Amino acid sequence: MKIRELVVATKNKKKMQEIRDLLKGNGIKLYSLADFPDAPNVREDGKTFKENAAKKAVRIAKFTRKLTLGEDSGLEVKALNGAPGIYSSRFSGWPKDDQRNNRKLLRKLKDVVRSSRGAAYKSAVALADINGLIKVVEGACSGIIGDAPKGTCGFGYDPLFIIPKYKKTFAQLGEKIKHTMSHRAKALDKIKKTLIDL
Ligand code: ITT
Repeated sequence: MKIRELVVATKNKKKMQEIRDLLKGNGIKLYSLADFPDAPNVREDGKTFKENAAKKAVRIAKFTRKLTLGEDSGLEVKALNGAPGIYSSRFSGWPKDDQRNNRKLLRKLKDVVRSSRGAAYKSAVALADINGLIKVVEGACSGIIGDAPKGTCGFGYDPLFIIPKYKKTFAQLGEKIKHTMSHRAKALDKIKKTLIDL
């Protein structure tokens, strides 16, 4: 069997680990941007997750000349009209800091009652090669923003993101459960067939 190679255009180590876990067992050899230290910085200036995911995939595929997957994700909070959205990783400014982002989110939702704290994680995944974009898909996962961080697993907003079915945050539930329902798992599931057939 020919081993497929896929570059994942991310610098986020925890996101990379999730993608590794989710694509395991498909005979794909994965590289991350850590394997390409000279890769260009991709400016995430798209207006949607899909646009940014496509930009990451196309730009890095051109540079590496290999099949490349770009992922752009974030948290949309209803009471904040969809913020932080595409700005999720830099919600509280530079350098990117998950804990500071979580504190800012809690401050913004200070006067919002539990029943109005609905939110969704979104993940757009794009596939590209040297000739350009092949496909972009999206996955979503609904939850509620808690009023204090709970749990130590995952990354980003996971300590605040409560899954109603379990009444626990993703950070409390751990990767095994997260991978059965996350936005990223759903998006990767949608693109897996294309990835394997290519
Ligand atoms: P790359 O662009 O290098 O991939 P990044 O962390 O900047 O890394 P994004 O621009 O896609 O990636 O921003 C994603 C942010 O959205 C992430 O930093 C978290 O704040 C949030 N996020 C996305 N998926 C998440 C998840 O599964 N759990 C917790 N937070 C998540």
